Amino acid sequence: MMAVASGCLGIGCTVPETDQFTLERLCEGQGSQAFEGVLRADPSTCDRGLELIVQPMGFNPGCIRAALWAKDGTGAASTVVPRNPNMSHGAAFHVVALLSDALRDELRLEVDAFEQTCDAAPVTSHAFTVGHPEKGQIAQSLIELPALDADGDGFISKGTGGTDCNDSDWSIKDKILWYPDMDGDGYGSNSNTAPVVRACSGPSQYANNNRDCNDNDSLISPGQAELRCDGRDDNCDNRVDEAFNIGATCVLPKGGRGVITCDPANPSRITCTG
Ligand SMILES: [Ca+2]
Ligand SMILES: [Ca+2]
Ligand SMILES: [Ca+2]
Ligand SMILES: [Ca+2]
Repeated sequence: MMAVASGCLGIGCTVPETDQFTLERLCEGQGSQAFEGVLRADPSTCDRGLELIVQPMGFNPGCIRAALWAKDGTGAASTVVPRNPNMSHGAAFHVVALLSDALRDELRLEVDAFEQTCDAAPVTSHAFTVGHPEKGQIAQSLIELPALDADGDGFISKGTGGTDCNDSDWSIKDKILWYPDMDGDGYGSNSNTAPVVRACSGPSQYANNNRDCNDNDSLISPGQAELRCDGRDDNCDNRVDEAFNIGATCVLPKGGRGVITCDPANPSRITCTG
């Protein structure tokens, strides 16, 4: 944090007077905007702090989680810190843990970083132990968390715990949904009951869209024209035979007025019936 501008890191690097002021404000619920997150280990009081400087290396986490507890397992507390969109590329997360003498022993900490949101599995974690900070001081601890997002799309390489289907191409990110394409026309079924698959690459007879209104007829899909006058919707636009002017007035072969209908003898044609 800014209050500890001595340029050194590690337990004991503190400026007591400034820390005391910062602590008092934080304990009163003020000044938290100087940090990405605040972890309050003792709700009743706080008289010392530990600033976790969580430095991602090779990626930008969508979220981090910091947890601490005393050596004997008591006093467990944690906080999740979603990435602020205003954070610069590669910036560290600063999380201050507010402590009291209720946690006298060594502190156990674990910091987890997540690819996108904190409700998924972490891509990288670091667990460590630190001594209890002195009263009135904010100690610092630097945590470096490595993972690889080579193409910078926010999704981490699979080799370092992420889900990026191709970490050399920013336009290819995590797994997508694939829909059955039984008629092989490149359009997946739009049925709500179609069995979908979530994967980087689709299995055979699956498509990456669900726009096919009839997956049993390769001549029916959004990629078709309304090509057949047959009482069916060939192009999946929810209109039937809209290209054929059905119902419009026409002249019967023998004279007189009729209406345009599909020709039952030839589904690509119309006829005039009276
Ligand atoms: Ca990618
Ligand atoms: Ca299809
Ligand atoms: Ca049709
Ligand atoms: Ca249609």
